[in-house]
Amino acid sequence: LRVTTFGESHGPAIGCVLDGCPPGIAIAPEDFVHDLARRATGTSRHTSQRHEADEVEILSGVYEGVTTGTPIALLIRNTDQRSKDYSKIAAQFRPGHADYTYWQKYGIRDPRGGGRSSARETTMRVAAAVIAKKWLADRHGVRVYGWLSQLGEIAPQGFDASVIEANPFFWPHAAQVDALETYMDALRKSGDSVGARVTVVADGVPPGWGEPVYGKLDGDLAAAMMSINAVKGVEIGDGFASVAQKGSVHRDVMTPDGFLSNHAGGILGGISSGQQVVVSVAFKPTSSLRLPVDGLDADGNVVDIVTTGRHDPCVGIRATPICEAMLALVLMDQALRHRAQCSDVGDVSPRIPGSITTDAK
Ligand code: EPS
Repeated sequence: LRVTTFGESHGPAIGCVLDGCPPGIAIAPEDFVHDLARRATGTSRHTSQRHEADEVEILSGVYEGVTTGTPIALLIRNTDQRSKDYSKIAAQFRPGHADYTYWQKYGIRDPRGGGRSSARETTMRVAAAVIAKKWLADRHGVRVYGWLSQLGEIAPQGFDASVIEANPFFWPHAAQVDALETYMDALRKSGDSVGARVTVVADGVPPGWGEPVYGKLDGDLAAAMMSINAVKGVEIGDGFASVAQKGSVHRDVMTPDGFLSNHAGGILGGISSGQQVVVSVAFKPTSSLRLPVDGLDADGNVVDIVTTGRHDPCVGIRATPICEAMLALVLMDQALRHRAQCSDVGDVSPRIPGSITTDAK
C-alpha cells in the first residue's frame, strides 16, 4: 500500500493517491464525512477558525461504489484559504518553523499559508485512512481509535472510552473537560501555544503482522507518525518508561487465557503479538505565535516577528484522527504484506487470545 498527498494549504486543492488497495471495498463520498469532521478546524474555539468544507471528490479507483484495485485519487478543494499579502511572511523566518529548513533545502519559498508544512496536509491522510479503517474492520475485525493523553502538563485523571468523542479535546475523562477549556482560553489569550500527547490503539490485530528486521511494524509506525507535521516523539507500549524498568517487570507473561500485561504495546520483534497495539505520539507546541520574537529576514537581519492569522494554539487537540489514520494505513500495509508472504502458513499453536485486562489507558 502506498500513499502520497499533494497540495498546499492556500493552493486551490489538496489530494492524495492511495495505490495498492485491494478491489471490492465499498466506498462512497459520505464515508469520509465523519473522520474529516473530527480532524477539521473551526469545530471549537480551541482550534484555528478556518472553515473548510472538506468535501471529498473521488477521482479514480472506485467504480459503481467499490474500489477497482487501481490507484485511488481523492481531491478536496480548499474553500476558505484567504488571499492576503504574503510578501511580509515570505521575507521572514519564524523561530521553530519549517519555513527556514524548506528555504535551506529548496531555495524557493511558498509562503501561502505554510504550504506543505501546514497541518492542512494531514486532511488527506485522514481521508486515505477512511478506506484503510474500513478494510481493517470488515476484513479483520480490527478497530483503531485514540484519545488525547496529555495537554501541556495536564494528564487524564481517569479513563472512560465513551466520553472521548463527546468533547472537543478527545479527552477520556469528562470531569476534567471544564478545566481544559479554561486552560485553553487562557493560553489563547496569552498568544502562546502548547504541546500534547496523543495515544492511538488498535484492537483485534492478529499475531503475525510486521516484518522481523527491515519493515518492522513498530519501525513503520514510528516513521509514519514522525511524518506528521509537528511530531517530535513516538513511543510503542511503555516506550521511554521502559528505560527505568526491570526485565522482570517489562516482560508480558503469557498464560493460556491471555497475556497478563502489555508493556510491549502489542509488538514483539517487529511483529504483532495479538495484543492491543499501543502507540503514543508527542506533538510540539506550534511555532506560529502572536507573541513577538526575534527572527531573521531573508537578508539575515534580526527582525521582530509576530504571526497573525488563524492558527492552532495546540495542534495536538485535533491530532487524534490523524494518528489513527497513520496507524490504520500502516496496519493495512502490513496486513497485505503478511497475506502475500504467509497466507499458506495458517494459524499456529499455541495462540494466546490477547491481553486479559491490560488495555491502554
Ligand atoms: C495552519 C494554519 C491555519 C490552520 C491550518 C493549519 O491555516 P492558515 O494557513 O489558513 O492560516 O487553519 O489548518 C487547516 C486549514 C486544516 O485543515 O488543518 C498551520 O499553520 O499549520
